[in-house]
Amino acid sequence: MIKKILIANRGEIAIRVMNSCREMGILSVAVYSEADRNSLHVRYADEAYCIGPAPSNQSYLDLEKIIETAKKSGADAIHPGYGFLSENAAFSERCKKEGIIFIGPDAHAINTMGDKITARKTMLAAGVPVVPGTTEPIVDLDEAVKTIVEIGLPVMVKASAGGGGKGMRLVEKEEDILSSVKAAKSEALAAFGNDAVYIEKYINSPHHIEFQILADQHGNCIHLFERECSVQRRHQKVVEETPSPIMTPEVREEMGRHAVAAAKAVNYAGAGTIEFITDDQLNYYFLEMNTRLQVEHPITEQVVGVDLVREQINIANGEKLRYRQEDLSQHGHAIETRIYAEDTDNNFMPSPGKINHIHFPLGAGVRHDTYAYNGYEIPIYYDPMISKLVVWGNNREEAIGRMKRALGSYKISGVKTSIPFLSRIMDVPDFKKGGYTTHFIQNHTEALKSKDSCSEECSDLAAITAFVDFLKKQERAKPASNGKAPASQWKAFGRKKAVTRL
Ligand code: MV4
Repeated sequence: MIKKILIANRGEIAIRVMNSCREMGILSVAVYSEADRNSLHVRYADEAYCIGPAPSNQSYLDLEKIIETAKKSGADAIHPGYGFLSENAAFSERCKKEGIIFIGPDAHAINTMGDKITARKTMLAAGVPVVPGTTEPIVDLDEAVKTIVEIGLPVMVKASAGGGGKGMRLVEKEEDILSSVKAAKSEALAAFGNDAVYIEKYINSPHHIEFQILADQHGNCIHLFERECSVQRRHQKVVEETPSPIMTPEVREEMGRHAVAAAKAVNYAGAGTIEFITDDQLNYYFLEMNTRLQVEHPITEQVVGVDLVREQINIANGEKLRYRQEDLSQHGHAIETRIYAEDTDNNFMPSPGKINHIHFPLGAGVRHDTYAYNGYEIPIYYDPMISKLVVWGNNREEAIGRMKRALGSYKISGVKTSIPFLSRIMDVPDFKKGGYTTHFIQNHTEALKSKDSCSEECSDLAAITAFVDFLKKQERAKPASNGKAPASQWKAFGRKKAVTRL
């Protein structure tokens, strides 16, 4: 039985994992870089160890250092969170060799899904629909032209070692095929040290719909329905929701079965996500599998009522799944917005710096996963996401209203954030309608622009005015210079009129 878990991550996800550990009576060990000494996950853990300098490759990506720390602290398992070492097959393998439980899938599953060409072949063999295209790497360039003309333009050229939009190229004209394939190959070689590329038919106006799955080590696998993640900017998700507004019960059931088949095809164990791309007719195709817990996992937790981290730990302990497929259903609607320290009016430039004051939204149906606190200085070395705001409502309309309200009562000063931008998304009629595609943000740049040219200054001024007011009141409350006690403000107030109690 796992008694102590080292969390090989930082930020909100480290805290999220520690929460489940604490609820399960498991001790948590934090690791941190020199830039993260004041990070909340360090204080939140039962123990914490500095593992190196700020750059990730000298700390959060330093496999040796993390293994060494796990041994030193007596942790019997490692949770990798997302990003960093979470999809590193060598790390999963190394943990196993060292007798440390890796809370995630084995190297075979990570490798098979990590190589997109192998993943496509494996899915085809398992009867999971993949985007029409090639299943072998493009070697001969003349052959490539023939193949692409056969598939029919437009196509996507994708790096086999890529994923998440890295090393992708759209080809629309026949005369561009050669140069695009060449460029994709050299880009892939530079980025991944592997120049294998494959071809997919281009899906116009796509929707990104992913399925959460859980699989135990005994061959049982269930899905926890879908998440709609089509609101993206430069392959970064901005808003996620569940259920998907375009889903039907029939397609959901079929996609869910295919998601389970996909996981079973690699003998998956743990929590994972099958990404599908769909067209407007809800034809769907496997895109890739993320072999880790995802940023947006909380919306599934809110609607399905399952703690995914707890289940990851149970699975790692060798337990059988506690849920059967028929035990699970979707209840209500959840939306997540990702709050970044960035200037959305200035090309989404990161806005690191000190959070002077932060006030979180509260109230019914609001969940806030964060590591931010008053006075925290956001380091420049890592992803500038400061929090995830998750709301639940009985239905989509209620959830959107709740998100608007929560974003409106969220106050951060000191750094610029994406809060006003996210709030505007909630107002866009095409978002409210729900049939949006992955082009949503680029199609609504005008509506999403800040209309209030002095919003920052106005709110700063309001804050300063309120503060000066406060100082004045404090001044009035001081003892008078003649040494006599000051006149009570309460008495003065009481004399004017009776207090109305509400
Ligand atoms: C595609 C596509 C259209 N056709 N593949 C981008 C991220 C990576 N996971 C796959 N991506 C795409 N693959 C074919 N055959 C369009 C995209 C795409 C996209 C997909 C999901 C969410 C947002 C996107 C934004 C631009 C392009």
